[in-house]
Amino acid sequence: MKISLYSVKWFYRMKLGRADNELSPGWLSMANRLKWLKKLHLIDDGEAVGRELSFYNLERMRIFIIVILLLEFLLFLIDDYLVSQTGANHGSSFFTVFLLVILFVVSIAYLFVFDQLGKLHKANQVKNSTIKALLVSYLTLTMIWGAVFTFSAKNTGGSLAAFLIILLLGSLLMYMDSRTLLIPYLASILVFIIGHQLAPPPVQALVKHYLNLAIFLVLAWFISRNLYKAYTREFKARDLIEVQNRLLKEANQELLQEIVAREEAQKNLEIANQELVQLSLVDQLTGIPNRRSLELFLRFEWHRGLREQSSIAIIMIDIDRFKAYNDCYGHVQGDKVLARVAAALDGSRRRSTDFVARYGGEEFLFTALNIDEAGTFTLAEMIRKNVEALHIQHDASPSSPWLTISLGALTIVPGSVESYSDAIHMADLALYDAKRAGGNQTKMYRSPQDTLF
Ligand code: GH3
Ligand code: MG
Ligand code: MG
Repeated sequence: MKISLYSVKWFYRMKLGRADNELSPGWLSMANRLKWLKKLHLIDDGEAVGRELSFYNLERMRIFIIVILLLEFLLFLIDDYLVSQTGANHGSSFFTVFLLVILFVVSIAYLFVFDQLGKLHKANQVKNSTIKALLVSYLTLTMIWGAVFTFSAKNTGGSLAAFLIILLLGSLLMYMDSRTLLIPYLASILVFIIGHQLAPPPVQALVKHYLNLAIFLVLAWFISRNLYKAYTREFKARDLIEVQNRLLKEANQELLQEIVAREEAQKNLEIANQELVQLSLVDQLTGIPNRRSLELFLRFEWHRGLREQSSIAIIMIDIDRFKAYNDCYGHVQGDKVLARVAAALDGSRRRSTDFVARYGGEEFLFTALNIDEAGTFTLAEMIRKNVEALHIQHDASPSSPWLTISLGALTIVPGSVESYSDAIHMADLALYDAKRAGGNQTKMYRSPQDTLF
C-alpha cells in the first residue's frame, strides 16, 4: 500500500466537502469510488487481478493440455479406424499422424513449461506478461494446429470438429480479455482460409465449414468475454470489500484507543478528585482532619445538637512549651513530634462520634457527643495522659521531663451559646487558664468571669 488509508478518508472529505468521518460514503458511486481508490493505489490497478488470473489460467491450461492429449488419442483411434475401414488414403493418414505427433510433442513441452511457470509464479519470480505471452502462444499454436488438422481429412468433416472443440475449449478455459483472444482466433482463421484457398474442398463442404466456424467463433468469443468480465468484476468487488474492511478495522482500532484513553483520563480524574478532597480535608503533616474538616463536622453536629438538644464536648489542646522544643531539637524533629502527638490524640478516640482535628500550629481540637461535664473532664485527662505516656523527652520544659499538653474543655448544648465558634472561644479561655496554672493539666470552662460575653 503506497498511501495511508487515512488519505482516503481525507480525500473523500476534501473532495465532497464533508466534515464527517464517513468511511463508506453512499454519495460516492461505486464506479467513482473504484476510480479514486485506484488513483490512490489502494485497490488494484490491474496488476493484482492479472496475477490472480495468471495463477488460475496456468491451472486451467494444464487441464486444457490434458484434454488436448486425450482428444489427440481419440483422433488417432478414429483415424486408425477409418484407414483400416477404407484401406485407402494413406497419405492423409500419414499427414494426420505427423500432425498428431507434433501436437503431442508441443503439448508435452508446454506442459513442462507451465509446470515450471506455476512454481515461479508462486515464488513471485516471473512477470505476468511472460506467463500471458506463453499462454497465448500455446493457445495460438493449438488453434492453428486445429485449423491445419481440418485439411487432414477434409472429406469426412470430422476433423473440423477437432478444430471447433479446441476453439471452444480454449476460449472457455482461458480467462482472457477479448482483445488478446483475437490473436489465436485470427491466426488460426488465417491459416484456415489460406488452406482452403490452396486446396479448396467441394463447395458444399466449404460452405458448411465456414458456417460452422463462424457460429462457433462468435459463440466462443461471446462466452469467453462474459466469463472474463464476470471474473474481473468479482475480483474488484472483493478488493473493494477488503479495502473497506481495512478502513473499518482501522476506524475500530482508533475508536478502541480513544475509549481506552478516555477511561484512563476518567480514572486519573477520579484519583485527582480524591486527592483534592483528601488535600482539602486532611492535614498534610499529621494525617488527621484539618481545620476545614473540623468546621464541616461542627457545623453539622451543632445543628443536630440544636434539634436534639444533645450535648457536645469541646476540648482545646495545646502542646506545652513547644517553641522551646523546636528551639532545642530543631523544627524537623518538632514536625515529627507533632505527628506523634496527633496520632496519640487520634488513638484516644473511644466512640465512632469522637472527632479530632489539627486546629493550627501546635493546637488540636477534640470533640465528643452526648457527654456530660464529668465525662468530658475524664476524657480530657485520659487524652493528656496518653500524650504524656509517649515519653517524648523535653529537656527545655521546666515542669516535666516529658512533652506535655494543656487542655481547656467544656460541655455545651447548642443553643445555650449562639455558635460553635463561641464554644471554641470558651474552651480556649479554659486552656489559657490551664497554661496559667503551669500547664500539663485540664481546666473546665465554668466560671462566668472567664467569659468575654
Ligand atoms: P505554651 O506552653 O505557652 O503553649 O508555649 P509554646 O511555646 O508552646 O507556645 P507558642 O505559641 O509561644 O509557640 C508555639 C510554637 O509552636 C511556635 C512554633 O514554632 C511551633 N509550631 C507551630 N506550628 C508548627 C509546625 O507545624 N511545626 C513545628 N515544628 N513547630 C510548629
Ligand atoms: Mg499555642
Ligand atoms: Mg504551646
